[in-house]
Amino acid sequence: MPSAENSGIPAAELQRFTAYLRGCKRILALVGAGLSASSGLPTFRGAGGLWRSLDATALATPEAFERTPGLVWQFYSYRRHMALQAEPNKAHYALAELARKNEDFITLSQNVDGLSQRANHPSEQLHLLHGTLFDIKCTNFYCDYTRENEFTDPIVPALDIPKLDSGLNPSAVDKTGEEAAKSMREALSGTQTEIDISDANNQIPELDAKDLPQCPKCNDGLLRPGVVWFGEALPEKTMNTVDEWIAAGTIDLCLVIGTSARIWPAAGYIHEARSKGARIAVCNMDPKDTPGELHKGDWFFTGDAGVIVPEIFKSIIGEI
Ligand code: BV8
Ligand code: ZN
Repeated sequence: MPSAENSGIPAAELQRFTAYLRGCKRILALVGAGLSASSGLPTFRGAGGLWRSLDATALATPEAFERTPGLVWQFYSYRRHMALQAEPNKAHYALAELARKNEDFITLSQNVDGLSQRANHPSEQLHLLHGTLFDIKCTNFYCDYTRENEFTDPIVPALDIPKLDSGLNPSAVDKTGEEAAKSMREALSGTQTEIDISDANNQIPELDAKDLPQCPKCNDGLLRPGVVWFGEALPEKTMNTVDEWIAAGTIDLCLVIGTSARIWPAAGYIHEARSKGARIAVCNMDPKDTPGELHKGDWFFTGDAGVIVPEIFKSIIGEI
């Protein structure tokens, strides 16, 4: 079957999508970790979801921070460090360009890596559902201290992860980020073999709370990453803005890019878009990762977002 250039997209599918996209006004995109995979950042699932053999989702909770703030801060400091070493890929730039071409296009990002922002995605059309690694805030209930766009790496000397090659290798073949994660783990643990799962902590140094980021305002609270942890509510202002946009009319197209669509309530926006008339276009490396069953007239583009997304938008945004 003829395919469009090297994207591997069947030409007929691309033609059908392009014709539809041309007539679309209101478009919603839900993006996830797979969008940043070809920038070398590991996804949450599978090997990418492990950090020094610890399950990323087990570390992304208020309870984990309460119990072991030093460990959780090292996890986030490592991810901040990796995200700062990474570069936005063509999919980040293509989404930003589509937003500039169509003010009725909004992107809901589950990602906290800051890459869409660094691709100059118009900020009023980019909604960060899970916050960002580069905001930090006080954990003292009575203190409202927040610091945005904090790019100092590391934030405090105690979090200076071993000076090592970031292990980022936006590889030409591995587009799920799992190879990158494996080489990062090996670089971090200094072993060239697989992580020794039995040694769960893998010599992660114990840090004293007094050496962790402290609040300069109340001097009575640890600072924490400005991300939404499991069990925490998504930012109310963001959800209200998105809800108002959804309520404002029918939706022509819902793009689901690089996400397993398993995290709620983020995944719920796909179903809301569907209920407002949207057709769904999925871009995922894994053909099994569909957000519920697809209807006739939807699309599933299998492959790396960094290749697929610029290709399917080309008729509107030109060459990225
Ligand atoms: C809440 C920040 C309530 C931290 C993250 C129903 C309704 C509401 C809640 C729930 C519910 N059911 C369950 C819950 C609880 C929970 C939840 O969803 N649990 C899951 C495990 C079922 N939800 C919550 O806790 C949420 N809070 O509901 O609070 C509440 C209400 C009021 C008051 C108090 C409380 C909060 C969830 C937010 C958690 N925080 N991130 C951090 O990052 O450390 S989520 C985290 O997971 C990241 O944001 C990440 O984006 C996300 C993982 O999802 P993906 O992005 O999809 O990444 P993943 O690795 O899974 O998949 C990658 C995909 O890309 C794959 O499909 C892969 O095939 C594909 N891919 C790989 N490479 C490529 C590619 N695709 C294209 N190209 C490639 N190259
Ligand atoms: Zn404070």
